[in-house]
Amino acid sequence: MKSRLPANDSRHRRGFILVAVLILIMLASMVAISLLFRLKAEDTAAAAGAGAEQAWAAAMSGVQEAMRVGAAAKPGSTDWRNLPRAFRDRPVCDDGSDRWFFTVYSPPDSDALAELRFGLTDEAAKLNLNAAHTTNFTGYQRLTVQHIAALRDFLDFDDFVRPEGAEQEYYSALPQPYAVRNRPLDTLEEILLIRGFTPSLLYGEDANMNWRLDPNENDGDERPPADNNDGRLDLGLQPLLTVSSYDPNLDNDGVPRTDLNNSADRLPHVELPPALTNFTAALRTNKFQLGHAADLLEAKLKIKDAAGKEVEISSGIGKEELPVALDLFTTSARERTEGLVNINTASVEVLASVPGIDEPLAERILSTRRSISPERRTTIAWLYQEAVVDAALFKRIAPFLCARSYQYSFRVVGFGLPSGRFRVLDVVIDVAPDEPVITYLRDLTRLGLPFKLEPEASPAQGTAKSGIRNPKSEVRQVQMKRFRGACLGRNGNFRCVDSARGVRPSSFFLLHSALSHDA
Ligand SMILES: [Ca+2]
Ligand SMILES: [Ca+2]
Ligand SMILES: [Ca+2]
Ligand SMILES: [Ca+2]
Repeated sequence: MKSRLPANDSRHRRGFILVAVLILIMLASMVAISLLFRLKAEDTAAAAGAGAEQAWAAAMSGVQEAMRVGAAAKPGSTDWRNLPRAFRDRPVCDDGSDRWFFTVYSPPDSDALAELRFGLTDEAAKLNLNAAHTTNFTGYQRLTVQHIAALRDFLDFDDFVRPEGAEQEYYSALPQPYAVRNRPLDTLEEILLIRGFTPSLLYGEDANMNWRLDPNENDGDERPPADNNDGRLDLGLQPLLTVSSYDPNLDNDGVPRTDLNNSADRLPHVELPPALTNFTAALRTNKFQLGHAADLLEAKLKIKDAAGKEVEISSGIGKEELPVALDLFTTSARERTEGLVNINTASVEVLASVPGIDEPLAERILSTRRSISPERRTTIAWLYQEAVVDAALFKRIAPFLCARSYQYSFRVVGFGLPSGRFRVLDVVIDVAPDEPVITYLRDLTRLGLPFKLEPEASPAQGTAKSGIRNPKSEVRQVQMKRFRGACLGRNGNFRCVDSARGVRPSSFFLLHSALSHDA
């Protein structure tokens, strides 16, 4: 029996199919649109992430440049303290949407508080808290007797509480107790763990750590931080203290020095005054030990000659020979000396805290060093040559002093224009090893931009595009290596690098190789 659908029914069914197809098309379109949105969002997120990473890579290029300049610095030179052509608005690459730059900067000199320096800061220009001889904070008026006692107790190896000091008992009684260090500090910020040391003592009025006087840092108590509203930015203890400085026991050519106290150590293969050769031989035969190479200055020695008669011999080291003697000789087998203060870079405050140096002498050192050439400043001999001190005082203060820099601190901002993305890093490098290392790295991006981003047009455009094959992929490569790298996380944003090993910067060479070295 044949059944026939009524015409009405057939139309109904066709209508139904049409609606179903329309709904399907609509659903498919919605899926497609949502996918598109999602892709777009992912793209935006990726672009933002890539921007932050690019900024990081640009900043690391600045670190690399600081290492190059620091490692190339000659003893006695101080050009690196302010070198805008190497450190200001240096172009790194152009990725098609942004041009990337870095700027390396340091706090201004105390007599020029308005502006930043585009250069490095010598860690040997500060007092090293970890150096055994750093016990004298006479120049640091903001430190009380209690501060100094607590500081020494925190660092010394014993648990004996000195008068006005604080050992474990004090730190155990805190709401959040922690262990007293009883050994050297790894980073300067650890000073904040010591009783009485507050952020305002360490950072002064510079609450956002940009080394510039912001409105809220010069309005008294109106807005935090508290400040004295005197139109000058107090930077606290930070510019005066370090835990990083050391001087390798090498001469200015990088050759290990001859140890006068070690008979097995041969005299250097250079022409020495005959008197010095005799003097050294006499020292060694008679087993005389010197405390420092400076003890050779105008030195005399009474010995018995072959006939048993007492004779006086002279070292032959006077004013003119002193620089060579200081450069070539040592009295210690140690590979490095911690915390020597650089007389070519240290401030009056720091110099006046070196044992044997008072404020008037520190002022004389500063005024004299301005008038002599970098060639004259390659060793500390100029203090005696320029009659800043006499021979006796020179010998007394020489063991605490040096005339060169190996560890540098600075901040670097990596940034892209026109997007304005940026990263700010706080860095300490050590250029004493054959391959310079980063010994401290901290991301300060969250504290904001240190200054307006407006590179001068001329240097940026000339070199930004030259010599870069594929900037984007190079930056990515740097980033990937960074995550494999050895920056150890500590306290959230706090990136501290093991100062004993440091981080080899080879991972950043790729990006850096794109820089032009016309500077
Ligand atoms: Ca202790
Ligand atoms: Ca500030
Ligand atoms: Ca204020
Ligand atoms: Ca002030």
